[in-house]
Amino acid sequence: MLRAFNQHHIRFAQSLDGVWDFITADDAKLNKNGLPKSYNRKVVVPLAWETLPGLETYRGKAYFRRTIESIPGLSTRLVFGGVSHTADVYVDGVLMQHHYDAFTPFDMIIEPSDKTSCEVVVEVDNSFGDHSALHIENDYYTYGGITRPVEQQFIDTLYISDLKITTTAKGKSWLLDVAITVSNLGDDAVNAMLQYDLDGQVVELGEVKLRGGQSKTVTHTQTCKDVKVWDDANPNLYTLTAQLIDVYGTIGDDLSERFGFREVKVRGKKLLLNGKPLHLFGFNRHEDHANYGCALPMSAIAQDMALLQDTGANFLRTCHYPNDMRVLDLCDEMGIFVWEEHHARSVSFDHPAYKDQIDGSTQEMVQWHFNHPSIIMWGCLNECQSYTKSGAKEHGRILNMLKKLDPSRPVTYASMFHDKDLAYKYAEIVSWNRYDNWYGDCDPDEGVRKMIKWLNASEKTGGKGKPIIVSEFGAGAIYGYRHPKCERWTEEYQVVALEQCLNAYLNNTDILGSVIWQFCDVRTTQFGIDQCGPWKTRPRCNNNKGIVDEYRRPKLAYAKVKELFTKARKIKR
Ligand code: ADA
Repeated sequence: MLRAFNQHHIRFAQSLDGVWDFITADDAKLNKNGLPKSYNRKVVVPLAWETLPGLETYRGKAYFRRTIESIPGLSTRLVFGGVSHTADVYVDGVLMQHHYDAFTPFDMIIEPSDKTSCEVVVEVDNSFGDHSALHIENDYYTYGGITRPVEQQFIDTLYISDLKITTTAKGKSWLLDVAITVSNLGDDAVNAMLQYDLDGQVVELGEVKLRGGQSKTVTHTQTCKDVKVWDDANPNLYTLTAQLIDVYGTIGDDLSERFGFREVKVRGKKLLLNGKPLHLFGFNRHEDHANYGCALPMSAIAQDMALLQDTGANFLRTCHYPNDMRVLDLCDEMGIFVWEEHHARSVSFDHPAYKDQIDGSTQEMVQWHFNHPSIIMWGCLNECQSYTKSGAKEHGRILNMLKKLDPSRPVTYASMFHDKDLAYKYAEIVSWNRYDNWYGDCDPDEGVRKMIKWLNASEKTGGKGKPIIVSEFGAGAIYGYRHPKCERWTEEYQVVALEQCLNAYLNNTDILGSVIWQFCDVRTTQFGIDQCGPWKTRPRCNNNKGIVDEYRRPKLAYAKVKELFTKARKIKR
C-alpha cells in the first residue's frame, strides 16, 4: 500500500506490490522495442536490487515486468511511490512515462481499451553520469529498483486528481481551506456535482463543468469550531474525502486525505505551533537498512519511528530527500514533527541537468506531501554553495519557490558555511551543520555561542533575530568497538562527543532545535580497490554516526541521548 490509510472507498485501487519478473541489462537480450525478450528472476517489489545475491553493488539498468488487470472502458492510473533513480515505464511495449529521482512519487494514466490486461515493464536506471545532477556519488547510497510501493487505480473520464487542505487559526475557530482538482481525461465537455465529506459532515460545492482535457480546481473555505488540534502530545487527525457525484446521484469517484488542525509560525526567534513555542529534539534519518536497502517495509519503518520516540526525540529531518509517504503518515499518527527536505546534498549548481531536476524534486515534494500535519518546515540544498554570491542567489530562488508553493510552512536550509554564508536572508530559520568535536576541534558550547553572537551582531548577516536549529552534529562509532581509552570510532567516544554537544545546544536558549547526525548507520557510495573518491575514507564504506547501527542495534550513545533528550523535554515543555 502506498499510504498507511485507505484513500479510496469508491475508486477501485489495488496494490501492485508483490512478485514481478526481473532481469538486469547486463543479462538481458532485447527485442525490437528495446525491452528484454525474457526474464531470469522473480523478485518482490518494493525492492532495492542490492539485496539480491550477485547484485550487491550492481549499478546500471534493470527491467521489472508484470501483467496488470484492465477494465474495458476505464482508464488505469498507475502511481509509483518511488523508483530509484530513473524510471521509463512501458505499457504493452510502448514507452509512456519517464521520471527522474528516487524520492518523489509519480503517476501516469493508461487510456481505456477493450483489453482485460496489459503488460507493464519498468526500465530502472541507478547509474551516475551527466544525466544525473542529484543522484551522485555521495555519503549515502543510491540504490536501484522499484523501491517504494506501486498502486493501480481504475478511473472514469472524470476523476479527482488532487486535494489540498490548509488550516489557519482564527481566534478560537479554524479556517479550513479545501482545494479540489477535478480532471477530464476525455475529449468532450462534461459536468458533475462536487462535494466533500469531513468526518461524516457533507459540504456541497455545486456543479463543475470541464472542457475536454481540462483540469479545474474548486476551492472552499469553511469555519470549524470545537476542533481537536494536532500536536505531538495529541496528534488528532481528521479525514476529508472529496467526492464526485455522477448522473445517477451516486458517488462516482473519491479521494481521501488526512490532515490536522495546526498552524506553524515563526515569531522572532521562536517557532510556534498553535501559538506555543516549539523545542525540537531530533534525528537526521536516511532511509536505509542493512536488510532492505532504501526499500524499508512498513514494519521496519514503524520500528524506526518507535526507536526515535523511545529516545525522547520529537523531530525527524528527512535528510536529504523527500521520504516514503508511509513514513510521513506514521509521523502524522505518532506526533513526530518533520523537516522535509528536497533532494540535494552538496550538489553542483553548474551541472547541466541541475535546474530541471532540482525544480522537479522541489515541486513534486510539495505537491505530494502538502497535507501532512507532521511536516512543520520545508528544507532544501543541504550544504550547497551558500558562500558565493551566485550560490546564495540560487538558495533565494529555491527558498522562494518553496514559499510560493506553500506559504503555510517556514523554510530553511542546512548550512556548513557558518559565518561565510551569504544566504541566511532568504531563510526563515537559520540552520547549521556543526561537527565541533568530530571534524573541528572547537568546543561545542564556545563554538555555537560565538556563531550566535556573530549572527545577531548585525543586520548584514541576514540571520539576525531568526530562530536557530543545529541541524547536524555527531561522531562516528563502529558498533561493538569499545575501548576505555575512548578513542575515535569507539562507542565510548561517540557518547562523550554527543553528550558535550547536547549539553551545549539543549541548554542554550537561543537554539530551538538539536538534530543529531544521525539515527542509523548507512551505506555510502562504495569504491573498488583501484578507485578513489571522497567516501573511500569511511570505515566499512558506511557513515557510522548512527546511534543505532544499520541493523538497529543500539550503540552506547542511545542510552545517553535518551537520558538527555528526556531530561530536556521535561524542562522545555
Ligand atoms: C554533512 C552532511 C551529511 C553527512 C555528514 C557527515 O554534514 O550534511 O550528509 O555527510 O556531513 O557525516 O560528515
